[in-house]
Amino acid sequence: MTNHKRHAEVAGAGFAGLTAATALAQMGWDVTVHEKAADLRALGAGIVLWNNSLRVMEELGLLDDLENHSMVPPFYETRIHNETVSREDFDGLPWRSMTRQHLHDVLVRGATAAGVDIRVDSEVVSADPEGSIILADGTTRSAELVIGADGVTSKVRDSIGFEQERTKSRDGITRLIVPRSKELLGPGDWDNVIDFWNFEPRVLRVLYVPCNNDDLYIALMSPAADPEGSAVPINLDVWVENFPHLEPVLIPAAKIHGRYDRYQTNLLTTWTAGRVALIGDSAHAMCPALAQGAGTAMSNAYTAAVAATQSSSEAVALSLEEWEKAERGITDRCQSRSAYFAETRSMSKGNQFTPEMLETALYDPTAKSR
Ligand code: FAD
Ligand code: 5PR
Repeated sequence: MTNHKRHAEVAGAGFAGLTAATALAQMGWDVTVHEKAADLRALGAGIVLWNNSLRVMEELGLLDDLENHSMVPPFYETRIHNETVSREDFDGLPWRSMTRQHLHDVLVRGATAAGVDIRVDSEVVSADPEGSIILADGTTRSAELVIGADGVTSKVRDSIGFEQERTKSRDGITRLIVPRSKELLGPGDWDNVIDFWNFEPRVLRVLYVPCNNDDLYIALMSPAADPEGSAVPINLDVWVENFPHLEPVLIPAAKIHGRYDRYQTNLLTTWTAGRVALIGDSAHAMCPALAQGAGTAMSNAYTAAVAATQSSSEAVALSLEEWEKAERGITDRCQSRSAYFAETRSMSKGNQFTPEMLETALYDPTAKSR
């Protein structure tokens, strides 16, 4: 190598990989990110970020760019059979909704500005705890630090043989972006996040999340065992019959093919092996109830970058073990709370964001490094 910078290899240009890469590059590392897809795009529809990931974006200098095309809904409202059961505003706790594409674009701009080398069409097929990865074209690349941010089907994880327990929930969701159409929806608080739950005549739910002036994220939840509720493209008749007041946004939703995903949880015995750290869904995929999958991914990406930077090259493996010890509890608790909500469908009762349930949202992963 021609420079003397410390070198890191990152598998996956999702929210976890891009956050880790940007943080490392800003801290002086030479970083290469490998993305197996042919282009840099976010999968999925909309997303909610809270204080933990927003503090990371601020620390990376990306908060202004993020705020530009996102919003803070006035309330997080919950309705059962269209009757409001709660309206939560989190007492000034920072939170924000946006499209996933916007968050991804901001992170790609941040990574590029920090000098990260992002390579598309570059699949990582395996990793070695001694500090190397192998690409699909057979190339081996060595590094002081390897980050496995390659999502729920992680090859970094599976090639090393991390032990994991995987659980699928009975419910799942189809997530779509449609035009806001506020004028068509008629009078109402359409800037709120609104979680519409129906239990009669069947279990169906629409999570309504405005992302900016133009884009609305809707997530349509149904049991996996209901072939009509889980059909894609969505079955317009069924959804309009159950949510007639949402017809103006369901009509465009039915024109998009979409994808129905069952919720799933992955619990690993450990997130690290030697110089390899797993971050994000590869390490801790969770149910989305508390909207913290990306939040915990970005938070752990940042703290792992700090831990490796503060360590000597010889002690990287040890520093990653200590990082896991410090960060693991808060992520595990969030994951199990999210699984509980998904299992019991008790988000429908409203007022779910108690101080305990907001523990992860409130966390500031940047505080210790300041
Ligand atoms: P991914 O986003 O999966 O990124 C992995 C990347 O790695 C991809 O780009 C992939 O193409 C690439 N890749 C995969 N394999 C390889 C390989 N072998 N080599 C190279 N590249 C590879 N979280 C929130 O914080 N707020 C929310 O509101 C929220 N809502 C959600 C709603 C639903 C329905 C679901 C299912 C999840 C939600 N989440 C939410 C969770 C969040 O989407 C994920 O936790 C987050 O995207 C994980 O990021 P990641 O970077 O770990 O993985
Ligand atoms: N919250 C958010 C979300 O996107 C989902 C859920 C909760 C922001 C799912 O898409 O509980 O399903 C949920």
